[in-house]
Amino acid sequence: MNPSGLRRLLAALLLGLVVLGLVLLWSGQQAQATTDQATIDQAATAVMRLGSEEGFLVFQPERLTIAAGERVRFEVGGLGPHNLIVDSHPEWSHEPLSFVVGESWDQQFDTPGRYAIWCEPHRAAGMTGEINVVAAENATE
Ligand SMILES: [Cu+2]
Repeated sequence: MNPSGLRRLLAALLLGLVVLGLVLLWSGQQAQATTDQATIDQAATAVMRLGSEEGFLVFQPERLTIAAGERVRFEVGGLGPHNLIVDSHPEWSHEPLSFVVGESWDQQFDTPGRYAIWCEPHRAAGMTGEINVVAAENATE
C-alpha cells in the first residue's frame, strides 16, 4: 500500500470511530430519557397543593381519590408555613412545617379508606381535606 492509500484508510477509520461514538452517545441519551420518565411515573400519581397561589389557606384539590399503592406529591402552593396531618396516621403525616413555595414530598397510601387531612397551623382557618384511597381493582383510570 502506498503512503496516500494508507492515509485514506486511516481517515476512513477515524471517521468510522467518530460516527460510532455519536451513535453510542445518542442511544445513551435515549435510554436516560426513558429512565427519567419511568422515575416520574413511579414518583407520584397525583399532586395536591398546600395553599393556593393567591394565598388562600386551602388544599388544592380539597379531595383526592387514588388507588391503593399510589403516591401523592404534596407541594407548597403558596403562603406557608404548611404541614400535613393525616388523621390517625402519623406515619403518613408530614409534621415539619414547609415554608418555601415549590417545596414538595411524596407519600404513598397503601391502605384503602377515607382519610381526613389538615394543615396544623391553618386547621382553624379551614385548611382541611380528604384523601380517599380505593382498592386498586376498584380504581378507574
Ligand atoms: Cu397551612
